[in-house]
Amino acid sequence: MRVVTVAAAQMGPIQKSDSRAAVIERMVRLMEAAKAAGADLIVYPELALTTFFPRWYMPDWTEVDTWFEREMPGPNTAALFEAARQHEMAMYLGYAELTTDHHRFNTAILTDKTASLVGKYRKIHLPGHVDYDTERTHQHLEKRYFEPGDLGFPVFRMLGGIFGMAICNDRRWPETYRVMGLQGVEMVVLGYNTPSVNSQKNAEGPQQRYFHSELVMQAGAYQNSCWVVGVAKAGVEDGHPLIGGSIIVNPDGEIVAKAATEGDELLVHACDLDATKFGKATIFDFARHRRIEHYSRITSQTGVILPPEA
Ligand code: ING
Repeated sequence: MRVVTVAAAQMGPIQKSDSRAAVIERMVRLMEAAKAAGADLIVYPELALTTFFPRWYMPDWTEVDTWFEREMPGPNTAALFEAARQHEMAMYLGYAELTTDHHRFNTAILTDKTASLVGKYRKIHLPGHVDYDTERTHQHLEKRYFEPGDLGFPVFRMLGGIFGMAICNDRRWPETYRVMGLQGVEMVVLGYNTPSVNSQKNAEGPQQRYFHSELVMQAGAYQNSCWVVGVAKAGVEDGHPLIGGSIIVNPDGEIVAKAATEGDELLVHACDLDATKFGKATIFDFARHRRIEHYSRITSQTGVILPPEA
């Protein structure tokens, strides 16, 4: 048994007017509850420090950059890192990263029990659009405010296991999990901010959004025999609803914990990393079963190439 007790720290809404300090205070309270529940690792949502600002069209880049962090840890997050040190709590934290050479990424980091940086991931699958889209009921400007990640899908050894990260839309793409699966990942941790309604198809409401969110994380876990922890920022932010539905999925693709609310809520589960071994040694023993000579389209083609007309 190699048990890592994970706390999925779902967060409720963050309004545009909420200060970083107020958000950090909520996050520290969740960490204290995680500690009391015996957690080793706490997983926060995507862009956990601010409202989901890509819903707003901002022509002024000075305003855009008020949503980004220039240092991590920095003045805005020192209290959170201090709490992590004090509670010996490893952490996944999603935030908007502005680099010193002026690149902007939707980023997540893993820190260990001494609150030291273990690894960084920058979101690769950016949904949405670049310019203001009059056709949409709400904007989703991640392609405007962030560059695609440039760090690949790395995995990191920590807490006695092999951990990987993803962010939100990444969870909908099988390549995300498989690239980490091919590195032996035992737990994928990810945060998300998922609007409750499809901005282009009103008929797609919360029920289908919850279904798809669970479907893709269960599939990713099962097909790579790994744990998947998905943590929402949820609730209504300045009138815009986000789904909750944070879950912890075991290597058989079964949901072992699920959030009941759309507010700040902690899910805690003792995850045995050895539970990944059977699947990796049998049905998903990649070395024995994969036939890569037939997979070339996956990396040689970006879009669809249709068969010739009959
Ligand atoms: N949000 C959404 C997500 O992938 C989305 C955007 C929702 C895209 C549903 C497609 C379908 O969960 C982020 N932040 O990626």
